[in-house]
Amino acid sequence: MDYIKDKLITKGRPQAEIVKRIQKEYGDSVIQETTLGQVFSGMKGVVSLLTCTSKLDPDEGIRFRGYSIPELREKLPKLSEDGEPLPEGLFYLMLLGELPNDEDVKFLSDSWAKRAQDIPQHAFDVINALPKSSHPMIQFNSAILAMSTESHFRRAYLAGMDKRDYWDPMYEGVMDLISRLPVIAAYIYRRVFHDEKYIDPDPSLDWAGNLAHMMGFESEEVKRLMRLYMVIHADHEGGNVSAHATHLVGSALSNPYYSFSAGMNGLAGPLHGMANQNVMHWLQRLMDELGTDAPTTEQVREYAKATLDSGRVIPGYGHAVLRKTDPRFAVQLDFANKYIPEAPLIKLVKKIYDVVPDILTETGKVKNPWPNVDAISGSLLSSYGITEYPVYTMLFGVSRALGVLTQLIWDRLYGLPIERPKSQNLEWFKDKVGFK
Ligand code: CMX
Repeated sequence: MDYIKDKLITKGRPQAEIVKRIQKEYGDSVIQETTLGQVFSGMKGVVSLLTCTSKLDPDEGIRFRGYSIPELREKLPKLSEDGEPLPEGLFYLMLLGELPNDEDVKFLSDSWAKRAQDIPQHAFDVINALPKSSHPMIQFNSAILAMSTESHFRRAYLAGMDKRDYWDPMYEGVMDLISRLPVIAAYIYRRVFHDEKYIDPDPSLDWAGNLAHMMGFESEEVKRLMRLYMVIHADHEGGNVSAHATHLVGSALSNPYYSFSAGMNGLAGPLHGMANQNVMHWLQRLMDELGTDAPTTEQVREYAKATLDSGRVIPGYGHAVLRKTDPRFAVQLDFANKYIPEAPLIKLVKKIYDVVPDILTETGKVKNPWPNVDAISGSLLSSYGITEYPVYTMLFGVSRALGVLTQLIWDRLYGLPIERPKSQNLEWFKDKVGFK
């Protein structure tokens, strides 16, 4: 019996009623004015989405259902005292809005391990049909789309489902999809980088620990890192590209596989999730050009300036919302300082942190000169032996599923309609502001 599902509908129904009522009774209330600048800068700050899983404060960073990352590290269940929180616990928190206990987390670990057993063979065939040289995100997303043949939602919709029940097959599909992503990701990793020497899942392991295991990493240290990585990348409010794309496509009642695939296409962009891979290329080029992994401050400054002068961005720095150092960067730095302070890549990350914010500030246009999550995540993975940069965004994607797919269930619980903002041509904007 899935008691989580029972809890979800018990909490969800009253919320859905509020959504319906607030819209009916307060639908004409003005909540915000929008400037042309906001529209032309990518709708920054335009409140237009209803999201319950997490909230991003420009100065403080992300909170998941009210809990900051340091609080989650303290309060979510772990496997051992010095371990990192289990992503299963974060999923539970985002889904139900309450902290889980050890049994809740165990229930999810077991349930996901069970659901992961039924991946259709054609998902692997689709991966195998692609060249190994194709980016892991291409292989990952192709497999996600291929698995949509299994969609509970699609079947139930065709059978003629009551719209109040949409959340139910959405929940089932989301649970299947989340459970299967680590198997798919590890398969792609072993296919491309380890001569197709695949490793079977171990159903006794937790979701993130199993991912490390299937990738070929058996040490508790890597499993601990993987748990941290999966927790901190899970969600970042509703308006970021991967979350918004998943939500938008889901609003057409596309099944969770189609919806999540849309989000993953967005995550693969260099200004979003692919930045973690690009940071590594940027660091690698720096080390290659200078012939050292310990450059001087002046050398880093020159290298960063040359990047800007050639019209490129410094990957891993800046953010559309954040205006301080990303707490997801800070927690990884904290982790690295605790366990691997002498790792050359970590020392390099710290040197760059000392130098780059000032250089970005000097440009006079970068709104946030501070590092984001991607400035360190690849260096951390690499220092622990996961040295293949192209898989970093895929690992980000496995984690991101937790947040965006939880929100997708809530979208259907809330009964949200198809999304359809208004667009206008340039003439309209010129007229509107009296452009001369
Ligand atoms: N290096 C150089 N220039 C930067 C910059 C950076 N790291 N960050 C911002 N800028 C520039 C912008 O390109 C923009 O330049 P133009 O006016 O010439 O177009 C100007 O500064 C203003 O941009 P902004 O308002 O500060 O930032 P945006 O909200 O437009 O963009 C982001 C945010 C993250 C795309 C941008 O900071 C960036 O490109 N960073 C590098 C890529 C990166 O790390 N992305 C990962 C983000 C986290 C994630 O999603 O994973």
